[in-house]
Amino acid sequence: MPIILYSADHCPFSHRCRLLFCEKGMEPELRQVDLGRKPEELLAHNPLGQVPVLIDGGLRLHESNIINEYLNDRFPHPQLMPADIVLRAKVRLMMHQLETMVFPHVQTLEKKKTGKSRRQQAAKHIREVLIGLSADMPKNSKYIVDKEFTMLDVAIAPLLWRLQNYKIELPPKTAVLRKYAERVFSRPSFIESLTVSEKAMKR
Ligand SMILES: N[C@@H](CCC(=O)N[C@@H](CS)C(=O)NCC(=O)O)C(=O)O
Repeated sequence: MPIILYSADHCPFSHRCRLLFCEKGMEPELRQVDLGRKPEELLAHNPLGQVPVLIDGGLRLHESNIINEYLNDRFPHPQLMPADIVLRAKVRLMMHQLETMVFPHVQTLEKKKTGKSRRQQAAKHIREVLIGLSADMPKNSKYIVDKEFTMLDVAIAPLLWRLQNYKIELPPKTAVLRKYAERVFSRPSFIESLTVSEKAMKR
C-alpha cells in the first residue's frame, strides 16, 4: 500500500515532509492540495484542515514534525537523529523552541489574509530569533548541532529557503547561518524536495 502525503506546493510544513522523504530516498504518493479549495477528504483526515497529512495504511498523521519523527522511525536509514543522547536531546529542545518561538510567525506569514503590519511584526520576530541562532552556532559546525544532517536541519531548512520570499534580510553578522543555509540548499535531497513554486521563491 503506498504512503500518501497531502501537501501544498508552497507550504513550509509540507516542505519538511517532502524533504524527509527525499533524505530517505523515497517517494510518497503526493496529493497536492489547493488550500483555497480544500478537498473534503483532507478535512476527514485532519479536522484542522491543515497540510501536511500522512496516510500509511490505517494510520493518519498530521503535524509535520510528528510525521517526520514517525517516518524516521519507520525508515531508519539514513538515521536523522544523532546516536549521541546529548545531541539527541539538543535536537529535540531546539526543535521545540523553533516550533513555539518561530513557526507561529511563519504561519502568520503564510496566511493570505494577514495584514501588512502583522506581517512586518512576524518577519521582525523571525529575523531576531535567526540572528540569535547564528550567534550560538559554532563557527566550524557543518549543521546546526552536529556534523551530520539531522531532523532539526529538516525542520528549519524550509524557513531559511523562504526568507527572501518573506522579505527577511539577514545582516552580515549572520554569516555562519547563511553559509550553513547554502550548505543545506546544495544537498541533492533538498534540491529534489522543491516544488515548482518553491523553486521560484529564491533567486
Ligand atoms: N503545525 C502544523 C502547521 C501546518 C500549517 O499551518 N499548514 C498550513 C499551510 S502552510 C495550512 O494547512 N493552512 C490551512 C489552514 O490552516 O486552514 C505542522 O507543522 O504541520
